[in-house]
Amino acid sequence: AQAGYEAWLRKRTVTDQTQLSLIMRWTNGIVLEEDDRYIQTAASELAEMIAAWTGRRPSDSVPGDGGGWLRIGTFMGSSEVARAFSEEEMSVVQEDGFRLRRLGERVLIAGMTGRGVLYGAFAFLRLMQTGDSLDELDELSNPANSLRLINQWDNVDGSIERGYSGQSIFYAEGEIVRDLSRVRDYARLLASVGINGIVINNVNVHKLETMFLTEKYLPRIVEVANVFRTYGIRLFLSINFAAPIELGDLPTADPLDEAVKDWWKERARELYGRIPDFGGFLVKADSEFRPGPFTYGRDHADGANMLAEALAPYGGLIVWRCFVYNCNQDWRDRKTDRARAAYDHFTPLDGRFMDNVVLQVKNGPMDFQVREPVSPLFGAMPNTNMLIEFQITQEYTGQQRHLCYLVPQWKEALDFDTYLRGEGSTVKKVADGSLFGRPLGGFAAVSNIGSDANWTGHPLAQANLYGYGRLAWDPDLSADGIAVEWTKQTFGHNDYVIRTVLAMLMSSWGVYESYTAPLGVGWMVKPNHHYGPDVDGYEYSMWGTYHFADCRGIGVDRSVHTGTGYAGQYHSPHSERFESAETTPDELLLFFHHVPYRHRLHSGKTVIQHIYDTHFEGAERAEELVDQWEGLKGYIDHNIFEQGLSRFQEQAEHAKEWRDVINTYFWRKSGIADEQGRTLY
Ligand code: GCW
Repeated sequence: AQAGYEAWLRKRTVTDQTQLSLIMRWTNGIVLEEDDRYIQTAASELAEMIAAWTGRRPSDSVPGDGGGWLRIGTFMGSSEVARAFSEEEMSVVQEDGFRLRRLGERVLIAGMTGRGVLYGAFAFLRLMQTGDSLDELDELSNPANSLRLINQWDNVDGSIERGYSGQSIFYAEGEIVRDLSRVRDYARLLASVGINGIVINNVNVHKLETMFLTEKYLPRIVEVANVFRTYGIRLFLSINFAAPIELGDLPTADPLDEAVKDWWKERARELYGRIPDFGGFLVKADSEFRPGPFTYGRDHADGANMLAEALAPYGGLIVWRCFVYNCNQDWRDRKTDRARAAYDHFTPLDGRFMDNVVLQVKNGPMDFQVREPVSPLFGAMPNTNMLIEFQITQEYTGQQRHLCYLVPQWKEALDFDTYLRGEGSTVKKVADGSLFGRPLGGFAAVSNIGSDANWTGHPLAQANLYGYGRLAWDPDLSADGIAVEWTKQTFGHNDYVIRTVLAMLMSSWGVYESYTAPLGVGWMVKPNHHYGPDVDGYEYSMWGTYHFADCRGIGVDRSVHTGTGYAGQYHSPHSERFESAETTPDELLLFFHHVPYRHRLHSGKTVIQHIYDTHFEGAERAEELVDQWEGLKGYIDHNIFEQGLSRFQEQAEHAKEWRDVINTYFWRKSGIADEQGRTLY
């Protein structure tokens, strides 16, 4: 395989002797009793990986010579598995969960379902790769979230909206690719971190993709679904709300029109006839020029419920996006605030959505900026199912040319306390459904992979895909714990390599933040493609993304008393905290307040000096990343080293561009000199 292709499921001979003997010790045989699709997948994954690592294929029976072996299966389907656990121990394993237990020479990989066994098998492989001893092995693992979804923003012409690692692996020239082997390899990677659903087309559904619901594409979509099913992943499609019109069948897409309802019911019947475990539809409606129920004077509950009714008989879901805002704003109008939009649109609908509808809410109120507050919507709809949406693809965080390990950012969002049910009402408990006792919930994220040999362009950007899956399974895992796991699996067990990569990953979000838009104000990027600095790029546009810098100060007043009122969308104590500049945390100051350049931060620095300092430091730290990476030469695969090196060099150069554009802009606007007299232009 080409460098990076195997990602964290490396198939090469293990050279670390301790690790190798551990693997040899426990994998003499793989024994199973059930004829189940997922258990078959689990067994073949185990066998293949072990064979690749050790050069020895496990036998399919209990080894005669007393060496360690694996028994895999479900509690219901395998009496041998069931005998190893008490009733109580089995009853706490949930649908996708598993137990791993060592009993003498046996290691049990046990699940309630075949899917659970599959996740258990990957967890076992992870233990082998990270080299943990099995002596005390007795682990119970249930996923926190029932929905762990990936969204592809792939178009059928082969392009990927906001894709930074080549073309689509799914489509080329208007067709689904003939050879699905790469899709299969992707499914493996996703299953190995617990992903259980994938939306295979862009939320912006164009003309040809609208036809995914027709005979033109359905037969091939069935094949794609089959590939994902092998790995326990359900297939979803993004749909065009105006499909009945676009496909020439009806004059309207009004969700309350009987003919429209019947049309969607018919589509559902056809789909489920071919893909019985089809996941459902993802819908971007009335957002960024996409059609939706507003056209007919209906609201989003009307729209979502109409579709939900069509899929309900088959157990299908409607995932409805909340990224709804006015993208035709007038920059002169300072009353309209894009940050308010999702909350304003959706909170009045709380309680009206059917049980098989899930709202998909972006982590922040704007759009995946390097720093945003957490969307207040999470603490505002107790009678509605919700998914939190993250962006693994680095649209606004360096486009996989800059290093930005996003797990720490996601953790902050998940740990944010909404206070809706008092202290401890965290976003992760809203997402998993436990806070409000919701039947459905979880995570969704926009993938960062493409046809590049190493999947993600930047070799270290694989850590974000890996980390997303791990976090969706268990949001309590730590960012550095995930990073260590990933590094060991990807680069092996050399301590120096692990320490270096870990340090680079863990500092990267802060580094990127420091040389880009300051103090939570966001944007300042080149319009359209969003790469590189352009402070006023979105200042006089219609997109609702302003910083309002003038000669005196900068920032957006989102307080209730003098601003847009956005701060009031939070529950107390956040509403009071964000209301005043004095109590708003520094990193979000300019998101919530317009302040003079000499305003003093909690750090003791003035805003303007903070801007200068962070930008000079950030560019220096970006250069240090090059040095750190160069230190790995000879310790990691040469091709990966080269791939990384060119990216880090570009990042360092580009960070200087950011530094100089931002600093010069604010120097010219404010006329305030840098205290340290560094070069401004
Ligand atoms: O982040 C923005 C992107 C759009 C994207 C949109 C969305 C798929 O710039 O490219 O469209 O969000 O999330 O719908």
